[in-house]
Amino acid sequence: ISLEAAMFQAVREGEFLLYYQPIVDARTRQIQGFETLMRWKHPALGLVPPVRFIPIAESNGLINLLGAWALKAACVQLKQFQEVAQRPLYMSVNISPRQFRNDKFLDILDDAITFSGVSGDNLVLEITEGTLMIDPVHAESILVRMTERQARIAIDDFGTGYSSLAYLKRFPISVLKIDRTFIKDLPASSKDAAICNAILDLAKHLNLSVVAEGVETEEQMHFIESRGCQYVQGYLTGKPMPAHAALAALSDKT
Ligand code: G
Ligand code: G
Ligand code: MN
Ligand code: NA
Repeated sequence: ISLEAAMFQAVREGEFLLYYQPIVDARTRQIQGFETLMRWKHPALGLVPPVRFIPIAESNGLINLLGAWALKAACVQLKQFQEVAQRPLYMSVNISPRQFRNDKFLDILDDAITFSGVSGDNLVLEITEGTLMIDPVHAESILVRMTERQARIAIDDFGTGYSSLAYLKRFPISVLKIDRTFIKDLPASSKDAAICNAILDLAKHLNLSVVAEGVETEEQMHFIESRGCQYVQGYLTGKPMPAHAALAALSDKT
């Protein structure tokens, strides 16, 4: 049986689940929100990583079903996180190119917000530069309608796609996520340092928030924080974890 056939069965069997990775304030290290990261717990293969199943789901369309489920489940989970922490945490959810282009996406978003009772401004939708560039005119109208729901838009893997900076002027974007390839060799790499400094400077002048991804060491944390990066996501401050562990992390250091 192919991985693809196994995936359809897995949806029926409820084998997909969500992990949550903390996004923290770089200075205080307080958790501000989480990124939802999908996992597949296969009875025989164990935990199948998203790099193996997301591309298949993207090509056969299953991502629309999986993504709708993930968005709704993440919103429901966010509501519980907020109730436990007693503060307005947010949830950041990846939206693939195919989900973004799906005519039903805005209905799916509205349904997730209404069903869970979270407010739209506690949601961040992560898209890549590639998603925007497929059809910028269509993308602009979808983004505007997303922001009408108060959801914020983050550019994931910022700086790694084929795109022009012009879209930062044109589209209603709130957050840049610095790709971890630019963080990994900090602080030694002067090229990566220059790239991170340039992104932070650009973001400051465009009034955008920045999340540094893949921060694994105190040295990287120190570099990024001293350059004015406000938010961090990485193994240093929390790996992707199941909801019960995320709840424990919230009660730990709120
Ligand atoms: O931990 P990590 O291996 O969790 O995730 C790898 C990649 O898989 C992420 O960068 C992201 O692009 C993709 N991914 C993970 N979860 C989701 C999800 O819920 N929806 C979509 N569309 N992509 C996801
Ligand atoms: O959506 P995106 O491609 O940005 O997904 C984030 C990916 O980065 C996920 O696969 C997640 O597991 C991974 N990740 C998060 N923090 C770290 C980190 O500190 N180091 C490494 N190597 N990967 C990380
Ligand atoms: Mn992401
Ligand atoms: Na990323």
